Amino acid sequence: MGQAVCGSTPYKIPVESNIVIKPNLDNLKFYYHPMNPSCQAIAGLLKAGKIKHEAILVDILKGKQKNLDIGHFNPNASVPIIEIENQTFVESQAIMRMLCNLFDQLEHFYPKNAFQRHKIDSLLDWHQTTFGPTSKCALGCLFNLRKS
Ligand SMILES: N[C@@H](CCC(=O)N[C@@H](CS)C(=O)NCC(=O)O)C(=O)O
Repeated sequence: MGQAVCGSTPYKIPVESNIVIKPNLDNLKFYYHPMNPSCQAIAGLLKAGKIKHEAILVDILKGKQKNLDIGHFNPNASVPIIEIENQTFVESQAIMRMLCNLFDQLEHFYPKNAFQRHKIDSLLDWHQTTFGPTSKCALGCLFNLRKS
């Protein structure tokens, strides 16, 4: 897998890969932490679709996400991660879209109709670009205030 650095950020994006196009979906692993909203969203989707998976708790409070023995693509050393046939998939919203594309029973959560899909995408985008960063910032301020 080749990698490119995106702008000045350390986020590495794959520029080529040998992705298995039709993997066996019976061995899906979900690396998560229960307190993380991105993980909770994926857990809810897996539950709604009754999707068989192995859930692996990663103790982010002890920094375990930095030393995961998965040896694959995890550029930001964070959870959630989905692993299918030794391939890892990161970023919760991309993961949720992928799951909806993979499993028929989840299709209605991410409709094919462009107008209906826009309703979902607009909420996901708002969460990722506005709500998420703002709440992280607010929590950061709160913890710093408590420390001082
Ligand atoms: N944009 C990511 C955010 C994931 C995220 O915030 N992960 C946190 C969980 S609290 C994490 O693993 N943090 C560990 C770290 O940054 O070292 C997504 O939506 O998947």
